[in-house]
Amino acid sequence: MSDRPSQGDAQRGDEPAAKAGRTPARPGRTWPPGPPPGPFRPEFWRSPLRGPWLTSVLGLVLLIGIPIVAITGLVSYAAYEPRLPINDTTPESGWLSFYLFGWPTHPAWLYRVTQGVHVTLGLTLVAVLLAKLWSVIPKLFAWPPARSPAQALERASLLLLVGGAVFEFVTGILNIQLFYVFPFSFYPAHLYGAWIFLAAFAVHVAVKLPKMVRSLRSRSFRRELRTGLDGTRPEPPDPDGLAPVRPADPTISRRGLLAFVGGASLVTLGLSVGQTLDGPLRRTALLAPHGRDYGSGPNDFQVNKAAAEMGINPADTGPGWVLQVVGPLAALLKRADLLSMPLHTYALPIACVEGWSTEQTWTGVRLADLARLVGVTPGSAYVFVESLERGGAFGQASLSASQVADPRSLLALRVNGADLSLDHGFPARMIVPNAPGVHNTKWVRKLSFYPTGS
Ligand SMILES: Nc1nc2c(c(=O)[nH]1)N[C@H]1C(S)=C(S)[C@@H](COP(=O)(O)O)O[C@H]1N2
Ligand SMILES: [Mo]
Repeated sequence: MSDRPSQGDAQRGDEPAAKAGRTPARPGRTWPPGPPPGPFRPEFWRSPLRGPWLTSVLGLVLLIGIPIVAITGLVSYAAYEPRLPINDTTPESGWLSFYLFGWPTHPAWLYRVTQGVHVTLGLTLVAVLLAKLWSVIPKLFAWPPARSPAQALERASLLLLVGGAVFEFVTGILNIQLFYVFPFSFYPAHLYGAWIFLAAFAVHVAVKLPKMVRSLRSRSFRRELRTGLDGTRPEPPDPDGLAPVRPADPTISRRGLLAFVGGASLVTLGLSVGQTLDGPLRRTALLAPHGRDYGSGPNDFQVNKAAAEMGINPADTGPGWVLQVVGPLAALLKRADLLSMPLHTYALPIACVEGWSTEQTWTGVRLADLARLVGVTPGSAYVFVESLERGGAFGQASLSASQVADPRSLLALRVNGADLSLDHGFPARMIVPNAPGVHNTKWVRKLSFYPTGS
């Protein structure tokens, strides 16, 4: 950006001092004192592209996108079947959680879609969010810090809005990258952060909506897309101080900026969406955090945590392995015993909370048949599943009575016609329609049925 006087100055020539709301007093003294130098002065912010129209265009995209990310995110908390013991580890989340309905087993692909949308759309909006924050950055330095109690309150709410947005995006992205650097548990923090962010978001939308509509009408979007660098003019100064009072010459047009932001979003989308697809397009998911070497032959699909990584001792999965089933009666079953029971085959997805998903064809024993074996009527009991892995967040899960009763809920022994690989949960693993991947426990060692309400 150049420092020579630009068109904007010539056209408007308004006094920065007047703009900053200073009352001229005796020469050399002003009261209240003027802003400190640097970013606290409106003249510091010179980009000729900043202004209410640009902020509103970016805001409109977020206004549509963020509610979708929020609802699919809350749905994910509901999908954990939080009313079951073990699953929900959120302390005192009570009415903040989305516990209004029991999570269904139909349609089997629902969680795959909602969580895929949550993660993929969230990633896609990152570029828009950054551009939006850039467009309003002069407001961060508005001077004086508070002109009135009402304005102080408004600024505090913006702190929650920006802080909440950054917190939600950063924790979400770190989590899907399996980069657990934050010193707290992701699961409750992302939920509480979401409510703080959403409350601030709702207030912000209510306050700014009329201004957004007015600003969007102030320029034609189409005309802006046809305007190159030569025709790019600053927006007129606005009371919020988004448009520059001393604009520099443009170095990029508005359409150039929008194309850059939109392009960055599309690239993120294009390199992420593949992890929710099966078939050749899966290879396009270059941003997917998990490696793309999964296994061999029929077991060649995404592995969340490999057996070695989770401390599974291969000796425990050998011929000595027995499944313990406990209800009113009890049973010990070797893998051969399970294979001699009626086997059923269903194509069902694994849909990880981290956004990736894949549909495979599973063969195994119905969970409902195992319930009957120990004297349980399917539909009247939930089940607590434990794996060979000791401790850790993934070694156990509860499944609801309706999940137990669904005929497609399997203790899977085979996948795509072959025995499960060790990494996919050999000797046996859970596969439940429409359940989050994390509840499809691998390396199952024990099933305990408890009457619902107990
Ligand atoms: N015992 C055990 N089961 C587990 C896990 C685990 O770490 N340990 N990971 C879970 C998660 S988070 C997912 S998404 C699925 C992934 O299954 P896959 O690795 O066979 O694709 O397994 C689930 N079952
Ligand atoms: Mo997962």
